[in-house]
Amino acid sequence: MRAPIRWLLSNFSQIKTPSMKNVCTGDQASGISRPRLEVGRFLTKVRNEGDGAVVRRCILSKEFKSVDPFILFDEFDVSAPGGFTDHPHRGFETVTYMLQGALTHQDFAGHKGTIRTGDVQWMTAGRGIVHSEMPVGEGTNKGLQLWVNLSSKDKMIEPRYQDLPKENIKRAKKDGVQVRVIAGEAMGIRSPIFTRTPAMYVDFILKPEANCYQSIPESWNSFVYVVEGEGVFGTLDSASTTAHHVLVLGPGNGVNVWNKSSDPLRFILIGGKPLNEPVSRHGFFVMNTQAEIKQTIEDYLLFQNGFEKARYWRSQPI
Ligand code: FJE
Ligand code: FE
Repeated sequence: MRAPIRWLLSNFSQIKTPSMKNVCTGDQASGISRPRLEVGRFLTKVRNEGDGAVVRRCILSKEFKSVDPFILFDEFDVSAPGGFTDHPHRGFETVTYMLQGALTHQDFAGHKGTIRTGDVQWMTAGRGIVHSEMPVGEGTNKGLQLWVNLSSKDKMIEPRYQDLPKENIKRAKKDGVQVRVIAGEAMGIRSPIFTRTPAMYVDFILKPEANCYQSIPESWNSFVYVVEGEGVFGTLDSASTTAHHVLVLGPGNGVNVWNKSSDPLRFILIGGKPLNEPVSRHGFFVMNTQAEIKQTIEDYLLFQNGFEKARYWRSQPI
């Protein structure tokens, strides 16, 4: 039996504003007027996923329910012969950002490609994708994968890919702060990515002693993931945060960040407009109701409503 089918069947039952010298957005020079503060902190834990892959699960853990509209955020580390073998998705988007190494994806519609360090693949699964995501060659392959939920009206749209190779990711550098804008806008530059669910995704690197602030629309939910180093988020006297921690941010119109350490700080800031819809998730499928999940499992098993091409397709060995 195809592995995900076995899984599907076995599991289905159920402040103050500090003064700042560096500024990294086009906001008023005084900084963020209502700075977001941390409302939750979580050190991600290593767990096994896929076929010999290791992930640090960031949201959708027991400690943090998902941060609407985000369903999951993983830092993954895969080496051959492990990987994420053939599996389906429906109802959301996956955003894969490579930090090191390379990952080859193949889907049941013949879409195939390799993303390498610094590249992004923004995949809208919509009504259905079946694909594999496998490491290339020897060595370490690390990256981040975010799942962005789609609203009920968009869950069954045609699948779509937006490839954003490293050279097309806009960057800006100023006063010891470097940003790569994967989605949304920072330091006056805008990403070309179309976010069907409005969202921002920004990779920041702050040199020692640097600080910055970034505006985030007031009505959005947001979180930070520290990739490397140590940072202070919120106000100058907030507790510092080290690598592999997620910080969920509370209400406000932006975030202030300081690197008080003697090493570079790298973090990802993710924000999105909440959908405020019921979420029913079963493994690789994210729908609004249990009945839709049941229908999705049926569609996948019976190769219908978007899963037609799954009948004869198998990924090729890398
Ligand atoms: C999944 C098992 C999985 N995090 N990060 C169960 F393997 C997966 C899955 C991934 C995944 C893939 C990449 Cl490339 C990066 C990931 C989980 O494919 F989603 C479930 N539910
Ligand atoms: Fe996948």
